Amino acid sequence: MVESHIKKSKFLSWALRHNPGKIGLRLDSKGWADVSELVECARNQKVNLNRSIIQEIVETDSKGRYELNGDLTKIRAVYGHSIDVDLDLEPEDPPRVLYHGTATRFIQAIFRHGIQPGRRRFVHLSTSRDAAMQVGARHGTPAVLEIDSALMAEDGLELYRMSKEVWLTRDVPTKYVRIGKDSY
Ligand code: HQG
Repeated sequence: MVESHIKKSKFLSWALRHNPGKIGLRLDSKGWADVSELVECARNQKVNLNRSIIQEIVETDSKGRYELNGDLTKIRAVYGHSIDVDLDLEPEDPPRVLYHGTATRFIQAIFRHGIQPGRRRFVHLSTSRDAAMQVGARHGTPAVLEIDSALMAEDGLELYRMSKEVWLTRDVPTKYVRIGKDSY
């Protein structure tokens, strides 16, 4: 993605996951915004978006961050929300292991309290160690935790697949978390 598209994608994440109200953007209870209203709100913030730019960002996003509805009139963030939206989540059988990328300075607290969603609605897990490493690096020196997702599911905890790379769950109690080899 070209540099300006990255900036625009960050704007989309900021607006659709966390701050629609700050730019006067209305989301419905499931997190959908009207594309035309989003373009208008973006313009007021000096962010140049139009339908085709939005469509290109959605289609080329490497993590599947956004989705458009069938007739391309509405858009929402697929995951990552701090605002309360109903994503119609259906639990699925997870892979045996998922990964959580974090920073080394959080590890002690995680082993005390489990992995908590913080200001987001859900804990975010990755399907690969490499992806988790990138998630962790956003916070400092990265570390990757291995999650026994098969056991979580067996114990009745729900996991939701949001894209090819990202799974969500409410929180991860310590018993399912371990430091794998090559974690730092
Ligand atoms: C940590 C981005 C102390 C947690 C990413 C993380 C992801 C604890 C930080 C998605 C803790 C929260 C989400 C505890 C968890 N004590 N710290 N008990 N439990 N933490 O940004 O997972 O690229 O809210 O480890 O790539 O980093 O924007 O979550 O370090 O997929 O699409 O608290 O957002 O996606 O940080 O990131 P965040 P995250 P995009």
